[in-house]
Amino acid sequence: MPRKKLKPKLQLEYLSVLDDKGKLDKDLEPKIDGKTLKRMHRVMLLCRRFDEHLLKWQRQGRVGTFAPVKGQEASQIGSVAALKDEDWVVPSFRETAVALWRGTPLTGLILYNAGYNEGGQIPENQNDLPISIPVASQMCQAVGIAYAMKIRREKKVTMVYFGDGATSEGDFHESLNMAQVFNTPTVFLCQNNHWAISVPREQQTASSTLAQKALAYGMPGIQVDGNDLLAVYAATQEAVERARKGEGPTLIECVTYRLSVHTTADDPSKYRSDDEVETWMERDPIIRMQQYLKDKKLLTEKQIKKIDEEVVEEVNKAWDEAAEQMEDLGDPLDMFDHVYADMPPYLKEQRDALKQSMEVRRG
Ligand SMILES: Cc1ncc(C[n+]2csc(CCOP(=O)(O)OP(=O)(O)O)c2C)c(N)n1
Ligand SMILES: [Mg+2]
Repeated sequence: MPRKKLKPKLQLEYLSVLDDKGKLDKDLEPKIDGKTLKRMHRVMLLCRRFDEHLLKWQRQGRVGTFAPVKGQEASQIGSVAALKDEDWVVPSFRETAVALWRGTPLTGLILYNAGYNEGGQIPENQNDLPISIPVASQMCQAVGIAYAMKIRREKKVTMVYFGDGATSEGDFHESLNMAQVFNTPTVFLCQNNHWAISVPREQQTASSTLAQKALAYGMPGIQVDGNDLLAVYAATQEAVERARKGEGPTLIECVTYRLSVHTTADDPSKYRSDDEVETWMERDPIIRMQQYLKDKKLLTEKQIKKIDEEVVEEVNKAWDEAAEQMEDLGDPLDMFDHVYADMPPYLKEQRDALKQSMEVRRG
């Protein structure tokens, strides 16, 4: 009887193209035209400024709880930019940059965060699912969509977003398993931002990487510097191409960091140090991208400043538009809709009571 080392069929890779200061490794530079690079930078900056404004509006009581993106812009834009318009995007709850890239209007995002259902409407012909709050549940739906595309022989790739915390859910494992066995065109995009609310990455799993979990399912996996837009793009581009050619799914682990709160209902000072946050601030994906664009002579410091002013203006304008729309939207009775086909009697009672008290208040 032999006792021998088994060689895994698949190997794990790590990819980084820009260093922490934004200096390029020329041999690894993906081909992206100047116009697209500038758009990527603009949407990253727009998302950062939108995030900051949303946080301020939330503190003023003008919008509800939301999950900021700050620090994860490269993981989101680097990946979504590798898709075609007709491909499918299945987000979790932190993918604002992805939504902006795909064409979701700022006004819609504001309305949604202010509690108006109407804001959550996905624009016509945009193959995106609404945000998903139950951790990892969207992964099963994504594999289902990808499988459907395969059966229909439509060459559309499905990209699904999830966090490090999601990798501990059964849905993650079931999804990877089924995707590989059925050879579906799925790209699994994990943003390892080091925290699942207050649970650190080390307590999430004893594996040394999240990417290696792919290998157990016979799937290619790659770990990339998630604060390096070029590395994320290069890895995703390969995965998307493979999926489109019918060669199956890939797991991409973007190593990144959540620089802000988990959601506006969270106080991270209770569980992590300022030093840790500062260390990651130095690897800010936007600053690294700006250095690259300046080195490439695509943008100057002055132009960057101007873009920054323009995106802030865009955010403020969107607020004014959304505020105007809010005046005509929002019947509180809506909260009783869309949950049950047949409303249970206790809810009907509550609905009637609310309706009556609203009528009394209106006089
Ligand atoms: C099934 C389920 N369990 C628990 C929660 C509460 N919850 C919301 S976000 C979150 C952590 C998710 O962490 P991760 O997957 O790393 O994503 P991140 O928030 O860091 O982007 C938890 C536990 C939930 N929404 N769904
Ligand atoms: Mg996380």
